[in-house]
Amino acid sequence: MEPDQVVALFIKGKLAASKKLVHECIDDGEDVELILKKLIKAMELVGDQFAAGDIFLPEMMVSARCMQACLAILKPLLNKGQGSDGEIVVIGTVKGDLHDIGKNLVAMMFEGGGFEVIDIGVDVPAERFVQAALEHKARLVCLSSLLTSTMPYMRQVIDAFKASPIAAQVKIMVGGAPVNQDFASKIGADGFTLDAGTAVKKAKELLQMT
Ligand code: B1M
Repeated sequence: MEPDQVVALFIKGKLAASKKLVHECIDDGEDVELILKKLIKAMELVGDQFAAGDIFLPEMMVSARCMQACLAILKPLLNKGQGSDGEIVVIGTVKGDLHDIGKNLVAMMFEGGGFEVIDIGVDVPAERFVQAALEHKARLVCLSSLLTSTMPYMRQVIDAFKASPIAAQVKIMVGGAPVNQDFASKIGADGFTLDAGTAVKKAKELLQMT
């Protein structure tokens, strides 16, 4: 499977064919993490085509649907067999932002890593993050943002935690395509990870579980 081949299926919304391709790769013994990497690369290429004006919103939407169906196939195979640590993580995409594929992938990795995941969805206001962390007694909160216009809202979420009674108990991690370590440090996040694969490791370091 090559990312270009996936892109061709995704932008035409070929759901069944996309799923079939992933199943075939699994049956052929291809490494699951490699399949995942290629799917993520394909979505990046979809984004590039959108930015270049070669495809439009409907193609991005059907691509997202195909990607989600492919991830559902990989989910039971990722991070299989790691022990449960019983830690709770609250995760959501910040207010104004509807992108959730990356967030869902991070959530999937946390589940695989033994965390209990409280996924509070997309377009989440700061107070909802605080409320969920309080309600579930979470020690970790993860914020996702895919838009440069919604990145600054992450600071508002962090500030809301700082002003809350649980400020000292909660660690906040941020991520998403436009986010980097420099930005994360500037807004006062406790941690940043580039991708879903390293999120669990970083979380365990922050929570001193390693
Ligand atoms: Co949107 N979109 N989109 N989009 N979209 C981008 C982000 C964009 C870069 C495309 C482009 O122009 N090249 C661009 C943003 C440009 C910018 O901000 N400067 C863009 C735009 C402009 C828009 C709209 C404004 C378009 C419009 O309406 N005109 C609109 C905004 C809607 C809104 O949110 N308010 C919009 C809408 C959409 C769809 C709804 C069609 C769809 C999303 C569907 C969905 O998510 N359910 C969509 C898609 C699919 C994309 C692209 C093509 C793919 C995103 C994706 O799923 N990638 C994207 C292009 C791109 O990113 N290059 C694009 C795969 C995913 C696995 O990667 O999400 O990066 P990612 O997650 C990674 C890491 O970032 C990290 O781990 C993940 C896995 O390794 N990570 C975390 C993510 N969250 C984390 C949290 C953590 C840690 C790590 O916590 C600790």
